[in-house]
Amino acid sequence: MDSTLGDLANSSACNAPLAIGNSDPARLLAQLRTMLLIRRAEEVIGEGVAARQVICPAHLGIGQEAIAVAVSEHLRGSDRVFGGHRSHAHYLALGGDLYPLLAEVLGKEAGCSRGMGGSMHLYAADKGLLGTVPIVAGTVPLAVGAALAAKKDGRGDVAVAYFGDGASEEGVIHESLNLAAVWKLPILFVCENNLFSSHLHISLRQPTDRIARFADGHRIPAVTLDGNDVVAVSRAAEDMIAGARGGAGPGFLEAVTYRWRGHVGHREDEDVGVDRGADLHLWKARDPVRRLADALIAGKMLSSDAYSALQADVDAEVMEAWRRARAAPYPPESHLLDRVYAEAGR
Ligand SMILES: Cc1ncc(C[n+]2csc(CCOP(=O)(O)OP(=O)(O)O)c2C)c(N)n1
Ligand SMILES: [Mg+2]
Repeated sequence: MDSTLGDLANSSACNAPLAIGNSDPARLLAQLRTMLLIRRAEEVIGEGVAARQVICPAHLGIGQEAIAVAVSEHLRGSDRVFGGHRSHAHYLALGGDLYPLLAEVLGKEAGCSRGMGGSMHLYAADKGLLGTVPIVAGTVPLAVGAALAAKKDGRGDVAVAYFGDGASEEGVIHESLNLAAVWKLPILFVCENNLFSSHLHISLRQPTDRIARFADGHRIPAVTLDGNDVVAVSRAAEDMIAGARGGAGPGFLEAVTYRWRGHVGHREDEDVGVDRGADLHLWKARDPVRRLADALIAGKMLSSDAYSALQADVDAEVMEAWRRARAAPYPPESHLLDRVYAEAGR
């Protein structure tokens, strides 16, 4: 394959502590905490899969936390965000509550989709998350529609469509990009390019690896960057979201990253027919969480003790929510057809 991503896709590159420059320390610490929260929540969900407490398919995005955190800090509750099958981070980064997420993954009535959706159907409308759906690329045209509605509402709200490199192989993505460009809609397309669609590396699926070339074709301004650098992603997202709010039309942000676990489930080696072991080992040195923590510690904005205390605090928060969610009741069988048929009327 002709790689245009270069070092961005190179597992041995881009592994130094982040260049945090004169970023606001309070913002960096908030980013670190949210990334730690997402990571710990997904680790615990993974443990639940291993213990067969979680029986819905769970797609973990461990290693990809920086992207959602960086994008979400520029969003507000009236924005309209859509995700896919790997969206725990999208939900939590927007400020979605932990307990209804974990309850949903466990199929409990207190879940954000009342226990009927599982890990792939998340919802936090008050935070702007209007839905995550596992039909690959399925929510991208919905986000375009939401962007059209936002434009008509005229209050400066934007839509965000999260999708993967694999989703770019669905025709509807191209229709969505075209319409958003022609109608100058306020939408940010966020492609989390983790180089894999299920077990297939991008070199087996596309003639080159830079997904933003599709945005170029539709004359949508695009940025391709290191998705494991929360500072860089935040800066790019801030510009594009501000532009969209101000009427500049759509933007396309391609964040190159890597998932640490298999396509679905808790194991690292679950991708059929591929051994990603050597590369995964190197990508772990590109850990978005550690690179930020190292930079904060080197810049004396965080002590090692304070970092340990932060990790312990996040762990306690996740374990308490997990304990409550495990103890919570399942929906009664009589609710099975609720909200399936409009005429059910309950
Ligand atoms: C329309 C459709 N085709 C196929 C699938 C099966 N499927 C689920 S996830 C996935 C891979 C998607 O890859 P990508 O978009 O890169 O997201 P990632 O899993 O890497 O986050 C596939 C093929 C599906 N859910 N929907
Ligand atoms: Mg992918």
